[in-house]
Amino acid sequence: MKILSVIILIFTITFCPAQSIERFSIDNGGASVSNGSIQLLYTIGEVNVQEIDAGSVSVSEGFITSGFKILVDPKVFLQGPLINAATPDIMEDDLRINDQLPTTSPYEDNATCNTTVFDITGNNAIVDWVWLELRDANDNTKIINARSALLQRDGDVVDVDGVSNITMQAPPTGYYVTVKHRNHLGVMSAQTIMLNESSATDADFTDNAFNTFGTNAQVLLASGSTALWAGDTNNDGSVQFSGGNSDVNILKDFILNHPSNPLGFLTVAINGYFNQDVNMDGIAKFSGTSNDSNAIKDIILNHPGNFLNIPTFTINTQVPEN
Ligand SMILES: [Ca+2]
Ligand SMILES: [Ca+2]
Ligand SMILES: [Ca+2]
Repeated sequence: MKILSVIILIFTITFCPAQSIERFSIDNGGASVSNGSIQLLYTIGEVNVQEIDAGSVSVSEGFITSGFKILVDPKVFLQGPLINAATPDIMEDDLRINDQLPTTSPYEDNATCNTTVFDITGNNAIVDWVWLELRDANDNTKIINARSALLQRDGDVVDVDGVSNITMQAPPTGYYVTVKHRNHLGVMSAQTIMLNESSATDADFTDNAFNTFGTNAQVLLASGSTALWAGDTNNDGSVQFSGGNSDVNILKDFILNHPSNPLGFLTVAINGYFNQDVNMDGIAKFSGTSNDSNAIKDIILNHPGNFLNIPTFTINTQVPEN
């Protein structure tokens, strides 16, 4: 009898919880969110990490910290492909036409796109990859989110499908918007721009009335539009025509040392997707018609801050960096 009592005691300790939690006490807390046809219920104690999208609306539940998707509609011109443009404010797309555009972005996120995106022709054809940054309203050197994007001939910056608005991963609020390019000087908005999840807010850097950070952050084109300064062949944030580390010397050394130029002629032109190709016609060229060296010289001599038109003038990026 005593043995049976011990067995019952052990069974009780082992299998009966000290207290039970009824289901209603779990579901009693929490709330729900909904938008249109989608709804998410979340309850106290529930571990259910998920995200629901309906059009441009995204709803997150659980421990998702980067679930915000805000939209932005930047527009920007590059000076390079406008130097010999047939139509004002429509960038040439020679890199695309020559099949020189990479389907993998040259920037650090190595974003990719489908090759068919480069089949689009006309004013929405792709010119190149660009780099977008959203910066903190309280510290314009602090990058909150950044990504690669594609640039259309008419200046629209679009997603990797070649047509859609840009989605950034950040909470809806105000940001400094920055656009950069591999061989142009980047640009940043002078003020913060409110971005939200439901509609893509304009950031039109081609409009000369759009305030940009710094002084002469962009080139004023004959059309009255503005564009990123071309000529930063070594992507160091400045455009220089003279001096040891000048962008022209970078171009010269590239031509002289290229494997396809074993005799080292400065007159040899190299076809391809290169930062040394300032006017982005698909050819890195030091001398002759439409060469990239003269392009840099003209950019330097015509800068509005170069009052004495001296070739040693340097154009520096106006985007603040840490
Ligand atoms: Ca367009
Ligand atoms: Ca440079
Ligand atoms: Ca060129």
